[in-house]
Amino acid sequence: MKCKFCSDKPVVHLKPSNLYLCENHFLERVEEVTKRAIKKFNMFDNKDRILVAVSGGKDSLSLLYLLNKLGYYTRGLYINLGIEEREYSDESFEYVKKFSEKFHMDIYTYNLKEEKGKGITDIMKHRKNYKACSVCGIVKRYIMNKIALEKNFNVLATGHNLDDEVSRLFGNIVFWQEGYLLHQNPVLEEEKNKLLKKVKPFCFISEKQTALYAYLRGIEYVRNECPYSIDAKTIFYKNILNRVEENSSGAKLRFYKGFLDIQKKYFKKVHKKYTEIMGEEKECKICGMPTLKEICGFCRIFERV
Ligand code: Q46
Ligand code: ZN
Ligand code: ZN
Repeated sequence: MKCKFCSDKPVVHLKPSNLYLCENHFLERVEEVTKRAIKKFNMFDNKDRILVAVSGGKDSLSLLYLLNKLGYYTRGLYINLGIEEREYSDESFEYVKKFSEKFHMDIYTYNLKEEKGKGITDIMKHRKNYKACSVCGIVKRYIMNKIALEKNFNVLATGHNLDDEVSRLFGNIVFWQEGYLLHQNPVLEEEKNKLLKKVKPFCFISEKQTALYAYLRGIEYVRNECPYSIDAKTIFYKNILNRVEENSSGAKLRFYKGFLDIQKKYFKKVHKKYTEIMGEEKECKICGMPTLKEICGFCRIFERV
């Protein structure tokens, strides 16, 4: 068996397109597909300053590596969320440090517990009714945006891959979360000069591919799952969707691309309904950031704990 494009031995078989690829051609393909997504969705260009949120995982570290390789102005940001169970945050940080040293890339760090007095584990001890991932999501989005504004970046990039996007889409459809479906896109445009543009350049790259990319590029990453992810519905949905993919190769990509094609047409109507229900955005009374309520989600969390 040979690579589709040269005589080298294949390292991977990409089933949907029935491609056997050697190491070099696989790496090239991941980079090409990412470049195409960046262009297709007009994510950024060489004039932009891109802050990449890194967690110590395969997706975000690979993304930082790749964008840097493609010549974009990028810098990583690691948020130490204070997840103390199984020393998860500390372990993740070790991988971020290793990456930074190995590839000579400086990475900003933000320590939630040091800055705000409480990390995710502390918050969860105080508020048993909170869902860890909801709190964590609000905190991460807020801090990323805040640091990017302070350091003069204009685009925020995250390592969400095809599997992340498809499982999120599946969950949103199962419960007909129209508001979320409206906003699920590889690009969210900047709002009112305060919420920066957010992009997901790996939206067409599967989880298996980001893992192989990281491995072949010599990127070491945290393999343990976050202790809170055991409850995460996303994993359950991912398992279902993997079974669908096994039976029908390429299903995930078609599902996601098909959704993006019809999204604008269908959800324009929903957008009107959504703003009618939710009301227009205001400014948070504490921090001044855009919010639908009097006080934004981030400030509310820290007010209560
Ligand atoms: S880190 Fe945070 Fe994830 Fe852990 S608490 Fe949930 S959202 S699972 S990507
Ligand atoms: Zn080849
Ligand atoms: Zn606020």
